[in-house]
Amino acid sequence: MHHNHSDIDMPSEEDVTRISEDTLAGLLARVFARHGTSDHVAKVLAHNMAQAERDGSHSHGVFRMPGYLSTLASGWVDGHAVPVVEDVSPGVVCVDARNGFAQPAHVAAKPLLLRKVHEVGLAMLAIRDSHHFAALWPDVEPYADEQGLVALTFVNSMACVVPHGGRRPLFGTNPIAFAAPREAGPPLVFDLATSAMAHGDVQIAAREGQMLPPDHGVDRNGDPTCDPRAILDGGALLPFGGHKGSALSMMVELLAAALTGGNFSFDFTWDEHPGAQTPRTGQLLILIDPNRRAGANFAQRAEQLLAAMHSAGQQRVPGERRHQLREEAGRMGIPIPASMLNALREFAGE
Ligand code: NDP
Ligand code: PYC
Repeated sequence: MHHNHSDIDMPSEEDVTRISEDTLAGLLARVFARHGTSDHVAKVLAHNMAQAERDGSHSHGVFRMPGYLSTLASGWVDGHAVPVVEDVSPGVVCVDARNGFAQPAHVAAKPLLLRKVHEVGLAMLAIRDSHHFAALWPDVEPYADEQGLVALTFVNSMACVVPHGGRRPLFGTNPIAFAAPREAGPPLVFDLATSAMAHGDVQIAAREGQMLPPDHGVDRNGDPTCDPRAILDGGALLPFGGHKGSALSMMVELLAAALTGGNFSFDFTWDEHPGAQTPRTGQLLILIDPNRRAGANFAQRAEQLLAAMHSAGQQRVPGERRHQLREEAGRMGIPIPASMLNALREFAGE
């Protein structure tokens, strides 16, 4: 008997085990492969999830495994899909993910995309018919870190955000992630949902019995609520920052769906696939080589900006918290609640 997918719980007080990133990624890959993905897809998703857990991206780390498994079991996503990469023009790569996950589609296109950005100075990757159920920063950070590139990505998700002034959910939580190289340190990276809160964090708050701040969501009648369960039970989220976040969310729908050929967040329904949770949409990635510049050295300018931010009093820079947790995990291992580790081992049949 398989462990029930909804059984993973995150009790706040319990024994925590620390395990290495490789050990965690290996375990996660065995779970994915046992539940309906190819070995390659399993490795790609496991690496992605282990990185998120390592960096403290808890709403998109091992917490997501039950959602992946119930989705695979529902037949909604193809865990064996082989993406089709299209070389469209000197700066454009398109990928048909063929109803598979976005990350393996990205992996398949990466060598061609890198060739293009190094040749042209600018390259765009448009992924369609893909499922993105993860954090976005792993999709951009390596380009800045390993290649000295500026990277920007957009993903739309599922209709659960009411556009500004509207009455019904329409947009997804529609995250944007950005990475830029620096001269003397890890890249500057941000990764943020354009909703007041990521859907994953609403689920975590509901599970932990915590109320949300005001202006995050509405209940099934469209009335403001701070109760995460009311948001999940027929209610909806609001964009962050009122009309401004709503405009960014609209942009994400246009770039990640209209431009790629993927679904809008409101274009699909899980009705015929009970248990499905992954959005079947699209993703856009833009790479810029800052060495083809008009101005001064980009990485130096980034350093200058960061110093100015610090001297203006900004203590915490986006990405810094993750990099600190990553360093700690490298020394001591990734902390995982014992019950979670046991559940993952059961999922793997071990
Ligand atoms: P957060 O609001 O937690 O963080 C957004 C960004 O702001 C991060 O880069 C974070 O850096 C930075 N940040 C947070 N607090 C501060 C602070 N006090 N000072 C300076 N910088 C700060 O992210 P969200 O809740 O919006 O999103 C969480 C995750 O959910 C993301 O990884 C996102 O990709 C994912 N997501 C995925 C979706 C999908 O469709 N696949 C949909 C929606 C969300 P740091 O990382 O260092 O904390
Ligand atoms: O947390 O909003 C979210 C989310 C949607 C899809 C994957 N994560």
